[in-house]
Amino acid sequence: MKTTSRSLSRAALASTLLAASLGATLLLATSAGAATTLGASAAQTGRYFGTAVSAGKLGDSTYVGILNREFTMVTAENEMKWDATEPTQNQFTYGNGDRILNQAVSNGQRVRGHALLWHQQQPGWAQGLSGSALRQAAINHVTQVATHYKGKVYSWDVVNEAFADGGGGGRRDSNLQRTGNDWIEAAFRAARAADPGAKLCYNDYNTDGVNAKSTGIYTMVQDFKSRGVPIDCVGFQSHLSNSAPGDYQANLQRFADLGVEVQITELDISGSNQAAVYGTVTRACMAVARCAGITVWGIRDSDSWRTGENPLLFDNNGNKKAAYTSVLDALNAGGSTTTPTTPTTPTTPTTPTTTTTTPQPGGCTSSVSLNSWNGGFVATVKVTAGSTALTGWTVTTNLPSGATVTNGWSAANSGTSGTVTWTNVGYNGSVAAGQSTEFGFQGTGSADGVTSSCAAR
Ligand code: 9MR
Repeated sequence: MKTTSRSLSRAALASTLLAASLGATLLLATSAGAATTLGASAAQTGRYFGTAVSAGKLGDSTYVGILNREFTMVTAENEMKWDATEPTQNQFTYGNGDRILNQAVSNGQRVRGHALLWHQQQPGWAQGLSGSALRQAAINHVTQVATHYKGKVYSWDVVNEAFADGGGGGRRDSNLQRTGNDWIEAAFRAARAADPGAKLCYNDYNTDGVNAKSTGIYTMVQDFKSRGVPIDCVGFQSHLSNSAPGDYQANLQRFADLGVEVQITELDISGSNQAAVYGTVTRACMAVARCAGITVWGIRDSDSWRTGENPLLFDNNGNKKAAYTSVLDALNAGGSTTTPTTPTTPTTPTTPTTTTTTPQPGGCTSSVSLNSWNGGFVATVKVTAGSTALTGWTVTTNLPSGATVTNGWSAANSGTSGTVTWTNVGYNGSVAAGQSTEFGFQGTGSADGVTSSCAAR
């Protein structure tokens, strides 16, 4: 009995110790999962967290310090617009746009191109054109600028703010609109031809809930999708005042259900409910599988175009505000990784499967690791340089029928099902001989049996 009781108490002690050590492990794992920057938190669910950047502030060390610590996506606030890039017809100036892009790339950030065509910030010469001369100039602008940044931007706001405010849901009158209602699709086709790797977005404001304007855009996207006009994403600027529409998430979701990525592109929020509303908006994005990320329109309150409204996440001195914590907590709470339209009950994840391509001398190889569940998967693709360094690469994945890509990171894709090509983004095209880089994507359906091949470019 004595022996038994001693052995029981030993067992009890052992299990107490085990529980204690498990508890400690669990605690460690929990805190390791709670990332401490916006970019790292968003990355936990494959999303980005971005900001608008102004070239004139790149010498400000507080500004750059926050930029490089917190953000994984960058939008040029003004430097890639028409007046900045083509001040004289057919003479292109990329100095400040390139500065922003290069500073982003050298810090491992990606770039949203903003904006190819817009009724505002047109150079004077374009404002003076009309009809076919303007149409031609506009398409040339799209082609030239998208070609200059080919392979370097994650997405382009191809057309910005082309819909009218008010209850009509129609197009805004502008010199571009007067060249013909098809100007938007012509711009998207030109952008696709110039840079097949960039996601092409339509971007607008006051479209953050279900209303006449957002429905007008919804109808356009639906029409583009049905006719094969290339469009990949819709940007919701989300310049908000103290509240978000109650149907904010539902609005994002209805666009996502059309098969486009949704992005929150210029978020800033004024008012006393600021912190809470930032949380609401962030949770809405996290709940929509095709919401790829959030961009705030500036870093510190003093950087905002909304002078005196203090609508951003950092105060004038660069300190984190309550709104920052609200966003970080919402990002760390996690979010949707599959589309709500497919079964989301995960089964036991399958053992990761890996397929590797045959090495090509001087080229590259790729391998795909798959983590699958019932109705969805995440694929991680490793790109390895051969005996010579790569300066760019393209991976072709062949997905089995029924598999559809819903979201990708660190590569630009063309197509979402069947044969999908993935092109490096600005910061991961260069791979030293024998070294590797990774990109990934998630999707619905089953990707079992996916194959891949890699080519240098
Ligand atoms: O923040 C930009 C500001 O510096 C410019 O003066 C202004 C010019 O129109 O554009 C601001 O950014 C706008 C963005 O490009 C498109 N959506 C609305 C933004 C705020 O006006």
